[in-house]
Amino acid sequence: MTRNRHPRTKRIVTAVLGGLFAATLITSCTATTPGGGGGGGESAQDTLKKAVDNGYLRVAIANEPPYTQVNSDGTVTGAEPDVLRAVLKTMGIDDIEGVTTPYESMIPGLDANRWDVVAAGLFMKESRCAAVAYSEPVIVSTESFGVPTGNPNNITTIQDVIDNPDLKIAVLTGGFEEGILKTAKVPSTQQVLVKDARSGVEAIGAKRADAFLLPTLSLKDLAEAGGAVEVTEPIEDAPRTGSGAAFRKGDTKLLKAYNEALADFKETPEFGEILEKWGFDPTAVEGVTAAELCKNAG
Ligand code: 6CS
Repeated sequence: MTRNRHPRTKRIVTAVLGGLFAATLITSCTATTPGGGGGGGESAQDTLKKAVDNGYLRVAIANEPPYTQVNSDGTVTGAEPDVLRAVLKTMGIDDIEGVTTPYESMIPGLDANRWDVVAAGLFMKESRCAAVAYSEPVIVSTESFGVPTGNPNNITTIQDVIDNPDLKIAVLTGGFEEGILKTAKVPSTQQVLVKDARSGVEAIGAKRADAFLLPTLSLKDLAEAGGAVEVTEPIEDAPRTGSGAAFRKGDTKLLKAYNEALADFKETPEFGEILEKWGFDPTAVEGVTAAELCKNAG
């Protein structure tokens, strides 16, 4: 896999890596699909220094607007990468290089040094907070159900799912929402596991699921893009979803520097401008801490 390190140069190189992944490698500020990735775990102090020396940090994303988005030219954007990029610039790290991957692979890939940070709206909860070092939160958002027009089963809460064992709910494999159902003791027989957001919408259309549990803004983006789903109001009995950058546990120097720079960035108008551009309420995160969000069960 060849990688062009020249920032701002966008060159698309397609490579097949390891026989398992077809990777479209597009240079910095852009997205690739994971392939071989870096070497073994690097020492904690190297990641920050490496990022400053190299001028970029490798970031795992999911390509689920408005949290993360890969544009047609390969550039990486979305609320989380845009905040990450802006904060890193204040730290002397000019660019990010996005790697698209499913949510369930984000933490294993971080530990395997296939990327250096996750900025995808990977919502904080106990098990994840035990596995990675989250920055303070950037986004606090809500969950909704994507349902057929008219919401024929009147699904508006997690309790509705618990109360009707005939209901089938699509959730992303390894996603936060699968954890919500598991914590609520919704049996796996009621869960339809899908690999990505588009598949969740397709499950509704094919009547394989009665609802698709996903963040409110992601569902609205899918509906606006033509997905045949109606989006319910935010689910009142779903946990509060909050996310920020997720680093390796050992990257304490990088985490400390990032949190300091993030705190300063949150005081600038640019922070609110980025979140509002993507439809998020920047005031929702005010006063909310990672410690609080890490109390989310699961
Ligand atoms: O944190 C997660 O796992 C969830 N986050 C987003 C932004 N979308 C769905 C995913 O399951």
